[in-house]
Amino acid sequence: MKKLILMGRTAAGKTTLTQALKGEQLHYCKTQYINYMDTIIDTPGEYMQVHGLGAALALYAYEADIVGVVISANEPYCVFPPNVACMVNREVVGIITGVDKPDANIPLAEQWMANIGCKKVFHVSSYSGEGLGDIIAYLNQD
Ligand SMILES: Nc1nc2c(ncn2[C@@H]2O[C@H](COP(=O)(O)OP(=O)(O)OP(=O)(O)O)[C@@H](O)[C@H]2O)c(=O)[nH]1
Ligand SMILES: [Mg+2]
Repeated sequence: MKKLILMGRTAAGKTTLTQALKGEQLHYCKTQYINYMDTIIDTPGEYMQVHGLGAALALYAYEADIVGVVISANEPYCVFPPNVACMVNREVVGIITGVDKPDANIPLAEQWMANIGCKKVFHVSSYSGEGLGDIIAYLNQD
């Protein structure tokens, strides 16, 4: 299985997605540090949002095979700059979380993913389980 690192703003749904992908019971747990030992590397949203910490994410990307850019379907703005995918020499995929949310705006999130440079984009709900199998199948591909 390929190793996936998740990046995105606070409350984008990275930890909940990690729990759902691992088949764990969903429970809120604020991410305080980068855990790079697991197959899925979860990161704190502050690393994406605080300018001085962004470089750490670029470095940690080298610990993974695939970088997952996580954007919740109801986010009001995008924290990723355009074309940022070229900052890492790993494949960058988009993961739109919370597609079950009543105020989800999936076309807007898709537009942000395209601006970032994500060619492959997954649509998931960690609550309903929608799309989780697609990510797992992708990580299991040769
Ligand atoms: N409806 C819905 N809510 C979700 C989903 N995923 C996450 N949430 C909720 O969004 C909130 C934040 O989720 P987290 O997974 O903790 O967010 P995070 O990206 O890990 O945030 P940081 O650890 O602060 O970086 C929680 O209350 C989750 O229950 C989803 O697929 N659907
Ligand atoms: Mg978290």
